[in-house]
Amino acid sequence: VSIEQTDTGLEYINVASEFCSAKIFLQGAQLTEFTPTDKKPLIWVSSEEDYQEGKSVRGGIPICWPWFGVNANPDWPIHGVARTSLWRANEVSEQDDEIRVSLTLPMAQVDETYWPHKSTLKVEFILTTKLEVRLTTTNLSDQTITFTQALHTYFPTPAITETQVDGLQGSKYIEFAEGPFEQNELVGFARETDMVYTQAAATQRIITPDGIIEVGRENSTSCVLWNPWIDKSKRLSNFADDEYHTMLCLEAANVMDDSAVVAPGASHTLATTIRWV
Ligand code: TA6
Repeated sequence: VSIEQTDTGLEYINVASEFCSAKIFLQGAQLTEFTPTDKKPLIWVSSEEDYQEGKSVRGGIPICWPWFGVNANPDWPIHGVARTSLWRANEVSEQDDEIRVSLTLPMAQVDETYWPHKSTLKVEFILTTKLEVRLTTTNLSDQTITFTQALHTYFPTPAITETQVDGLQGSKYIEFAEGPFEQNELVGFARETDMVYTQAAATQRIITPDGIIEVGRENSTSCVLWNPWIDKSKRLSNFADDEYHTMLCLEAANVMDDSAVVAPGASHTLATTIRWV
């Protein structure tokens, strides 16, 4: 494990072990690579990503916090401020077949306009041949704090039209501010998809021509499924027009009415676990 730097000056933790290779940027505590040894990458990053300071990497696992999506104040950044803030690496350990990388977001880095609470935010990556990301919010103030959040994970597929998501059947979703709609079948992709599922099962399986990726979600009452498709791809930064064929996002989240709530002195951990089946 080492600290490296891109030619644009962004620092990242580089993991090259017998189990896996991984990259975690100090900006946004954003993991941008996770490849179990002798397996295909489990995480997607755009071919047009240029690693600029102050800009979330298009891919990996952007951490959306302390809000998901557009804020009530439309001038505030989409998906919150954690993913563009500079986190601090506070622990990197290797034990048996696990590598643990833990980062903390110093709240002094967060403009009090956006987040006027005393709280700490920590993310821990547990890497073996599966990846577990635990985003833990601890409330040090004397108030109950609520927020929305998502681990906005980008997954690879060789062909989005030959990809399906299993494990959302039986739940309901909102899409483009309409719904809720029942989800009765496996989910396929043939148009822009931006579904927010509530009360979804804790595990989904992404069935791709390259294999099945299992995604576990913990303390997550919402699950977001996204593919920008043709038109939105043209409007996205750091995203090639035809790249929608090669990716999808399946996000462990607490969004819409399912905000996360932390009582004074307590903590809330949103987690996602990702592995090839
Ligand atoms: O999670 C889906 C979504 O909310 C989409 O609506 C789209 O905006 C996507 O996130 C990416 O957002 P970003 O700000 O990273 O371009």
